[in-house]
Amino acid sequence: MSLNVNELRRLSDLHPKPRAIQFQYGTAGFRTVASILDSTLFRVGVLAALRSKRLDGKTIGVMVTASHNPEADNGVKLVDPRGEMLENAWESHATALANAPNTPALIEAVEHLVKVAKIDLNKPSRVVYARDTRPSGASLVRALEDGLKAIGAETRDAGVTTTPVLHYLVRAINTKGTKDEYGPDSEEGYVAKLTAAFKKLIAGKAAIPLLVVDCANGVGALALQKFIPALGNSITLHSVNDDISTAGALNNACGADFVKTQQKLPASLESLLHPGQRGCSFDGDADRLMYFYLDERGRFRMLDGDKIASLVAAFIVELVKSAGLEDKIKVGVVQTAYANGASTKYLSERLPVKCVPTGVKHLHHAAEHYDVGVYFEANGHGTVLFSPETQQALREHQPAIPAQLTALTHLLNLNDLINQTVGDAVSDMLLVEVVLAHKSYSGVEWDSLYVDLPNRLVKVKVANRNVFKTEDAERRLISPPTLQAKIDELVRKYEDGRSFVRPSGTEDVVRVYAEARAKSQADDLAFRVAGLVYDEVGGDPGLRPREFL
Ligand code: 16G
Ligand code: MG
Repeated sequence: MSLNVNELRRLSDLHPKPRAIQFQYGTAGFRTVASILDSTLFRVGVLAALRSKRLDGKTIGVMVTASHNPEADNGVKLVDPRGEMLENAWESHATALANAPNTPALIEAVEHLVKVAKIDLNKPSRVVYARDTRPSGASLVRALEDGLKAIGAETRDAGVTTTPVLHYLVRAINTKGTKDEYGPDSEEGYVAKLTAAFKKLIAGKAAIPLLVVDCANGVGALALQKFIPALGNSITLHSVNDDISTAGALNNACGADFVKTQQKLPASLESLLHPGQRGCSFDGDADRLMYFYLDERGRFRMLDGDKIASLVAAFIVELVKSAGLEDKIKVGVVQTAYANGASTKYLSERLPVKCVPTGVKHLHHAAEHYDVGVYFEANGHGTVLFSPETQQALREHQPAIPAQLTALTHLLNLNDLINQTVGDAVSDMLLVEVVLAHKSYSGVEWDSLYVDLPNRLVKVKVANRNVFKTEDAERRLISPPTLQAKIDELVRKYEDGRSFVRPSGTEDVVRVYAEARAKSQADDLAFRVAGLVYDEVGGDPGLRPREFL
């Protein structure tokens, strides 16, 4: 079988690439204003179909979402057969196809890809896709479908759902009927799997206090509507910001990204949360989770991805020990440079901790090296991975005493409760609730595991962020050449000071992170480092003041 060039040409002509725009498959796939993405979606369809052929007809996933970005943006990313992010090498193929200036150039790029990637066009091709609630999603999915059709893929439309459900589906479809079967390959099956595990894990525990859930006016609201009846009276979830029909509401002054970056409660929750009560926020595609509570004086306290990692990792370590498996199963944690220094200190005193560059794919791969790998970004994206050997060890372990059996059963149920393909706000929320129920913790006790160092994140707009190059998991700059030495000199002046600079993978900016003993110092350090960055790239001195804070 060869490429159906006529069909590819005919369909590609329906989705011309806008001129003078360069697309890049970055950490979050392609992401930009929705109105210029039509050709990119078509080409991603072509690419996904070819990737499936390359992998012998295994099902590839495509998710249409722009996560926490404004509603007018959209994006698309590919999911590999085990539910993980697209393999690195194919990111550049994606970029190449997206940037072919016209149909003839696209056909040439596709033929080139078939050759270099050794794609056997006789193989079957299977792709499952989904989108979030963005108004632009439906038409972008049509462009994607044209791309899939151009290569003749068998397709499955998973409809409007969360990013983690799509990742789950990919793994469930590809493992169906094998010894690694991940679960039923439907959204209902996913809800049933997680709910059953949750109920077993909290059986016999004290009733869980009501939890307020901010759905960012996004697709997480739909997911929650399916979970609430399935969870029955095991937990009461009060869903807010679940308006998916009002234009402009998505991610607007709510959601996990708002909570993390503003470090405050969304105004829409102010009258709902009372002192002592905890709540949580999903982001726009429900793969991130932030917790928070109001202290006795009604002050907002945030429990971010680092706090979730600390809570969960410590709990799993305890269970492994209680099950009598501590010699067989080693638990480790993966973080990024954005992890609060206090969390790294807390975790390092208890278990191995590794720091990797930003982006889920880096964390996920590093976590696979542990028997149980807990990874969370401070922004709330994360999960826990049980290695295949660990899962087998759990299934085969013969407990010596009843207490060991109890802990072992909990570990097996956690293995089912956790979506191990990618960060999943709903699954992570249920996981946190399990740990809180087992430890009889309220937000206060959880929060007191360690005290966050005050920190500040700022961004600096630069002409070309590619001149910024980093090493040591993004903690140090190697280019521009003299900047790191200047940052080091500054940082030394601050108590518990730490600061790093990295180019964003999703926006045309450079990000500056700083932390220090006092909030005013963290702000000051961030401002000064941003100033160094600004001077280095030769910005207009008139714009230099606190503008980028
Ligand atoms: C993307 C990443 C997220 C990362 C963020 C950093 C995935 C699925 N998402 O949203 O993990 O924290 O980018 O953005 O990998 P930045 O490079 O602009 O700082
Ligand atoms: Mg997201």
